[in-house]
Amino acid sequence: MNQLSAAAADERTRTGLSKEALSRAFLDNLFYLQGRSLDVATDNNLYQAAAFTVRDRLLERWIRSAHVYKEQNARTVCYLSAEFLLGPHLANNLINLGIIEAARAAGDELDLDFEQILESEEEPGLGNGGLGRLAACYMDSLATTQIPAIGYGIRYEFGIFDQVIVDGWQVEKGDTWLRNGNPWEIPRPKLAFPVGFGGYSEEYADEYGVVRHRWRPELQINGVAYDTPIMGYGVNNVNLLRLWRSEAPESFNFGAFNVGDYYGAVHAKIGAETISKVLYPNDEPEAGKELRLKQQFFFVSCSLQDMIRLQLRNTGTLEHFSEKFAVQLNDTHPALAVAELMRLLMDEHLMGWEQAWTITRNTCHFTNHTLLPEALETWPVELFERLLPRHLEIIYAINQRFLDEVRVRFLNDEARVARMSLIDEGGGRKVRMAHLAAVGSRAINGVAELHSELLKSTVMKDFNDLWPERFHNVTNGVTPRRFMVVSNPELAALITETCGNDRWVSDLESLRDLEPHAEDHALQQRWRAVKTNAKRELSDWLGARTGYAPDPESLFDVQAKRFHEYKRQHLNLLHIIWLYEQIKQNANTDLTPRTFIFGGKAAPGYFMAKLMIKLINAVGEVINKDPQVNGTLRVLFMPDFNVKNGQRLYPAADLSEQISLAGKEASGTGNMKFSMNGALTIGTLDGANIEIRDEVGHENFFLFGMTATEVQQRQEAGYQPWEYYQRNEQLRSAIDLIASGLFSHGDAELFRPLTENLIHHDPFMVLADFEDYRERQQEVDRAYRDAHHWDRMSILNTTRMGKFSSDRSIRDYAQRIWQVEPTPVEVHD
Ligand code: 475
Repeated sequence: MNQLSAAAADERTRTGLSKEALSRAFLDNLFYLQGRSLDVATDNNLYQAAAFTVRDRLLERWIRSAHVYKEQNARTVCYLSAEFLLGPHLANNLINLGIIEAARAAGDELDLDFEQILESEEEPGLGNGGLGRLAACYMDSLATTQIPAIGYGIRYEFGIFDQVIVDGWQVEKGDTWLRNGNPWEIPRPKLAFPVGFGGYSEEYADEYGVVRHRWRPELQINGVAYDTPIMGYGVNNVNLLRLWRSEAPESFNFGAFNVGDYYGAVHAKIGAETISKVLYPNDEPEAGKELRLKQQFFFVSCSLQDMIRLQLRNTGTLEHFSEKFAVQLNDTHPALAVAELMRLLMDEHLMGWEQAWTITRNTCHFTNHTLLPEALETWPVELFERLLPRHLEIIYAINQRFLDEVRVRFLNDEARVARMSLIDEGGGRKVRMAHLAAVGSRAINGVAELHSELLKSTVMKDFNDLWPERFHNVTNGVTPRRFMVVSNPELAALITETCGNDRWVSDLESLRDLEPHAEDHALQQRWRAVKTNAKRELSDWLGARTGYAPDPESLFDVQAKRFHEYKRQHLNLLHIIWLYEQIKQNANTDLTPRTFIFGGKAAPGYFMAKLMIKLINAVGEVINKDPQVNGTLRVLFMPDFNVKNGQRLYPAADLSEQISLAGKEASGTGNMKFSMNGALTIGTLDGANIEIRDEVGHENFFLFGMTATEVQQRQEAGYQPWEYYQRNEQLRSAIDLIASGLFSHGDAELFRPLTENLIHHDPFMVLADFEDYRERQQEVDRAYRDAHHWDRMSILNTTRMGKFSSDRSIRDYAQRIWQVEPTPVEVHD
């Protein structure tokens, strides 16, 4: 063998994909990176060795991808998001690389517990819920559809808190996800950008006498890049997730040393590091969250400076910046990008306003994720003035030009001008971030058809009147890799076997091939067996953690999502309490045995949501212990619902609860994950439920509740929850049972805020939808008794979910919004 081919052969064993190569690399990584041999290795040592083994293989493809992308000068999507809720990497990367079986075999040969190694991974919880998880699904699909992309965000030291349940209450624990190190990321200490805060803005004349502006910040910190490779499925494309960590610049220390203020310097260092310390939970009042605005500016500024660096390195000019980059703003959290890109182009790179504005407008695109008024971001002008004086000037200048355009289009309509202004002048002046994002973006989209329509007719109506061509809908999707193949390997294997191939994993529409088999009793039986196995596993897991292991033969009815009144976990609970009363009144009540499972976190400061969690646990305590119930009903709370625990839940659900008040849930994505795994949905005509029902067939979906239009009419007519309480005996008795103190050891006060709120205010119309919900639940009860019929519906729910793959969403964005093309990456072996 000559020297070259020997080197190539050696490289193949180093980063090859065979069982032997994996096994050797694993042992090397255990020994050389951690100084451990197999006999003394801890679970974490084994996990780290496995992770490094996989990472090496990603890096090779990453370098190649970067090379191809650069050569072809492909347009790159930059997904700016304050959150990326990734979930564990190891199993997902093994699947995407196509080596999970080889890795398992290597593990078996070394006598290792493969599942235990996967279990040891601590997930990066860098997001709250839907919005952050969507960003992670989109990163997976961007790589899989071979679109060059960079995800930009914040490397929080503490992600979303861990939830423990103590005496039925949620208690928050700090999330120390970095405790054992993070083998997936590569720190880039040299790739750092300065980010300023405070100070003032000044005018000056440049050498040609042109008046320019510059910002003299009072304080500067650094953003350092931490890179995580994101591997596509079944392709060689690897994209980049670049998260920024805040640090004090080195000069801090020297400066302080010189003037002798050592402690001052240490303080400044701590202040700088605070910025990327912790993820803010949503549903918390924004007021006074100065640090949150700092976080937003921090990551936006680093990301844009990085894009500018790349463009200058490649072409030496910023003239074609918008042809090279498509920036997607994931909600308003990165909306400052509009002002910061203008500043960088004009002040730092000396471009004129018109050119800078054209570039900005052709670069940015904006996704809205919620219509709830309390979630629409605004920041006090006073805070802007103090932290970002130059950006405020730029925002004023954008606003002036924008409002002139509005005045010319809509003569004599100052009311409209005031509504559309980037500045809310009413009661303490505020910057409206959604308006900033909309004015600075080429395209604005909602995340499901209903939501996009409501966006146009309500919160963004004036903008739609002005620029209808800028509005789009891109219905959300989720990745079938993580939420089917990784989460539910048994189901994936059954589908692949029945289809005769695994094309469906990256072409979910091809699941339709399975449809003719939905009637097949043999398939139905195997389908049910897979579901029952998943339920058994979940039952064991729950049993070990809650003390109750539910019967896998019972119907698993699951509601897992953030706790919020609009999502109406209390509607579910009122139905459970009503069922309990039926059993108490008549021991012979004929009910399908059911296990109700809840999961989800409440924002630490959201009192009502936390009380809902307490009530679920309190009701569970009474029902699960009651001998009269005799196992017919079980109510369980899965603690610490996160991506990893979600993966245990989706495969085991028979029924998925998607019961938000119509018009409130922008899309929902949990609804898709459940349905893909063969759960039927009981749901309202809200968000993506509408499109899911249209796809799976109306006869395979349990629909209830008012439509968004009916909700609006009812509200306008003056909604009186009290009337429902009085009129509906079932409802009244369920609420009264809570109020009686039965679930609170006789304490009639504990849950009063909840019951009183329902009877007298009920902002999310729980009482108005209760009766219809209860009736539909009775239908569910009957339907589950006919196993063939149920299994058929379950199979059809899975096979008709093609539309809800995030690959489809990304193709929509690529074609309709970003105008980007796939850039395949070849690997020569
Ligand atoms: C919607 N999070 C879902 C999902 O599009 C939708 C808000 C403020 C600060 C931090 N996080 C947030 C959200 O607004 C959010 O998660 N929205 C959700 O986005 C993806 O499917 O209906 O509620």
